Amino acid sequence: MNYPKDFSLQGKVALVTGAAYGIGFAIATAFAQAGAKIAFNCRSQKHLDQALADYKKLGIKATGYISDVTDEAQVNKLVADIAKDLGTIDILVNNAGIIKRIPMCEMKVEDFRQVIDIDLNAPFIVSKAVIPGMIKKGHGKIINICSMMSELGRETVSAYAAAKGGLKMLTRNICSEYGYANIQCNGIGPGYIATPQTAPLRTPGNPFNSFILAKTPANRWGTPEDLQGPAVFLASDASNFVNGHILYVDGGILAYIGKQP
Ligand code: NAP
Ligand code: GCO
Repeated sequence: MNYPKDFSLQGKVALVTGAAYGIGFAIATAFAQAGAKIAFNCRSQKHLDQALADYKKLGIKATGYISDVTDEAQVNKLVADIAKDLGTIDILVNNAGIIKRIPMCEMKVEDFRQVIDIDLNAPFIVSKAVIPGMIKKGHGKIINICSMMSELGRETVSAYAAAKGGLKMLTRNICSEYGYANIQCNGIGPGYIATPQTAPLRTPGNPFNSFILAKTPANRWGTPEDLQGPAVFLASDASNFVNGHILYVDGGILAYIGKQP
């Protein structure tokens, strides 16, 4: 191994979807620190403007685009614009995602469909748009942000668990279909991470908070920064023979029965 060069992303073009804040922002920041040129997208101009200012505060020149990952025409334009502005994408992180916490029998079909659309259909749409350029370049890295719910269920998250379970298998299928082209497709399965998406679960006195701490050997919520090293590893040449793997970054939740009350 050529250390640390194999862990460098110098000269690479990375697209992190939904990286205006939260996990995506942390991963894009780490990629920039490892030398990559960063592109990100989101749907809201307000989020985009705030994100550009936040990246700049960290000394990072990120390029942001308003683009809805569920819209194939917008995604194809996004990929073409990035190719014009920065170059052909070498690294794709399918990070954009939502959750709706509603008991299944009370959930409207359109709510279920929206979660599947953003969390599962969109990684298909974006990967389909990016893979041809990776094949031409002779290499590529795709990282799908999965979840504990790629392996486990819980009340009120039926759509999200179905999407993230599907995303695990989409990851394995992209690995299977495009490994010949030197494209590695892996997943990162974050545990419970303190971001806006989980803010409702972390309100003071919320019993879910103590529940998660009891289920986590590390006895703490994860931070977006906990995902940075694993993401750089999977985006770098150091992982060129790692393919179809879901790397769980969960503080040990999946290995642990939970602290005795
Ligand atoms: P978050 O704080 O809610 O951020 C989600 C990001 O996705 C935002 O930038 C949002 O920006 C963007 N987005 C949502 N829908 C979009 C769409 N249709 N097109 C483009 N951008 C879109 O979420 P997070 O906690 O950072 O989670 C990021 C990813 O990690 C998600 O896939 C989530 O399922 C997964 N994850 C999270 C946790 C956790 O504990 N937080 C754990 C495991 C997995 P706009 O709203 O402006 O579009
Ligand atoms: C929930 C949480 C989880 C986390 C994450 C865990 O409501 O249970 O939002 O789904 O977001 O996906 O890995």
